[in-house]
Amino acid sequence: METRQLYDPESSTCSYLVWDRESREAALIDPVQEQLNRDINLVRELDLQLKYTLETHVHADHVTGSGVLRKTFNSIVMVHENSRAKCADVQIKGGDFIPLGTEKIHVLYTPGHTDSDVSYLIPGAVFTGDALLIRDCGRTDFQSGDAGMLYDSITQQLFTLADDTIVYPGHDYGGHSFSSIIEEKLHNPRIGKDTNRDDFIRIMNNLKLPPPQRIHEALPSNLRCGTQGLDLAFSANY
Ligand SMILES: N[C@@H](CCC(=O)N[C@@H](CS)C(=O)NCC(=O)O)C(=O)O
Ligand SMILES: [Fe+2]
Repeated sequence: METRQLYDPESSTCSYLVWDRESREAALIDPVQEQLNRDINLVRELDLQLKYTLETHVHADHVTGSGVLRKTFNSIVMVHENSRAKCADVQIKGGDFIPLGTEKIHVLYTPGHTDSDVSYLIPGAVFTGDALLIRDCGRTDFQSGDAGMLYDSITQQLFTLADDTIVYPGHDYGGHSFSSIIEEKLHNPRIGKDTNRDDFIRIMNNLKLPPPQRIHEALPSNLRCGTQGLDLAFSANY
């Protein structure tokens, strides 16, 4: 499977275009509304058939492009069932798999940042959303987040993948792009070899981060696949 990492500097979000080389069937993980022009052009330039948009969770910091992409490409919107996002075409859960040509994307339920977080596993790589970031991890102080649950998701699901599995994060705030399971096991300061579950919970419960600036806009909009308040004629521009 081919993978292209894409970046939105405003929200520090990483989106990923994943496709099967032979069939040209593609999935776009965590599309950002402000990057729709870029993403739609790229799908067309690479001669791909966008079959799915896959959310790793309901985002609190940016608005998804999934609704406009569905209008443009007839793609299927997938979000975890806990999201209660009525706009989604398929409510996924851990253990599901998503066919892409002759390949499969496996769904791992990795809650803790929110209760709707999934990671997407393909051969040799995992898209971890905001569960596991590079030398970092998602905060756990809203959207039913739970530090103990995040510790369990990372240690029992992600850290049991092969050491050389590439980790593609949902955000990067530190100038990284990707790493590997072994790198995060060895060097992640929050959940690497030097911290146990209690340390992790203590660290996460004392971050005292300000809320994401766009949270009040992003949450309701993402439950509508990013089309709330959008003139849907907007998508005719593409
Ligand atoms: N300054 C950013 C913060 C965004 C934020 O809180 N991001 C979440 C992911 S949705 C997070 O877990 N951040 C981890 C961190 O900042 O350590 C904003 O206002 O949007
Ligand atoms: Fe997030």
